[in-house]
Amino acid sequence: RLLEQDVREALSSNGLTLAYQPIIDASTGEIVAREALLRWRHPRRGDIPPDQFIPIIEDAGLIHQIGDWVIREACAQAARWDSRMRVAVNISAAQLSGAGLSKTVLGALASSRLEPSRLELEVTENVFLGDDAATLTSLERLRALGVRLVLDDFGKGYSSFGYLSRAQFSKIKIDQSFVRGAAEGSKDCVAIVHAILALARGLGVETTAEGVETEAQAEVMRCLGCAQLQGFHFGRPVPVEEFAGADEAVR
Ligand code: G
Ligand code: G
Ligand code: MN
Ligand code: NA
Repeated sequence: RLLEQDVREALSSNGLTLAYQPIIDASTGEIVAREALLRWRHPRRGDIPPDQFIPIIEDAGLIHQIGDWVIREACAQAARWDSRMRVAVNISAAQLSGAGLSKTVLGALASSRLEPSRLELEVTENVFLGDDAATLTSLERLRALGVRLVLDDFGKGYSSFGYLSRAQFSKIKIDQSFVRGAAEGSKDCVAIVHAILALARGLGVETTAEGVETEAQAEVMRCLGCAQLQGFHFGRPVPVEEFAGADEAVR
């Protein structure tokens, strides 16, 4: 397949890059973390969204190679940031299978000298659809390294409270559909957000509202007690060059 060949080429020629999106403390407005998001500018087709090329990468058996690069690159970047700032990396179900991921993470932490607690690994509920025992073992191994596990897009898929009790998550990210709904006055969405936040509080895990695009949405999530906010209202995913200067000033 053409795209498969192209993605191999991109990997070897720095055609894949990471964009970083800020995650904001809801009460202070300060940036507490940045989420790394994979970007691919195809020489002829232009920007191809990860939703399209990640499945190709997975089918081609390249997800481990590319996923490893993402983790190493994100850790190396974050090591240069203010030491209070974390970096979040997305991990797909395919990356969790096999024992290699914890080795990669360990290696990336060692060579970047990034504090393990400054690395957040985001997984969606999808990771639990396959081999549950193997998934939990992988997550446990990662937790043991001192990194933070984050449950991404919570509420969107096959949410189960069971996942929350079995794996030790440090944070839940509330899916953007609820953020939008709550701000539009949907009583159901408000109730769901309220319940997720109460659950998180009880479990002692942090919360981030995703896809916050307007001040009205930010205000609703703040009022409901969500600790962190992320979305275009606060910043789009941008290449590191676009904020590196600002961070220097902070330090
Ligand atoms: O924000 P964006 O449109 O770039 O992301 C689309 C999807 O691709 C999201 O579900 C996101 O989690 C996923 N994604 C982005 N970057 C990575 C990555 O480096 N690794 C994995 N596994 N998924 C990613
Ligand atoms: O699945 P995950 O949450 O990792 O994916 C993040 C995706 O959400 C990326 O594609 C990112 O570009 C996108 N995103 C981030 N902020 C917003 C936002 O405010 N609105 C919308 N529609 N998408 C967003
Ligand atoms: Mn994510
Ligand atoms: Na998400």
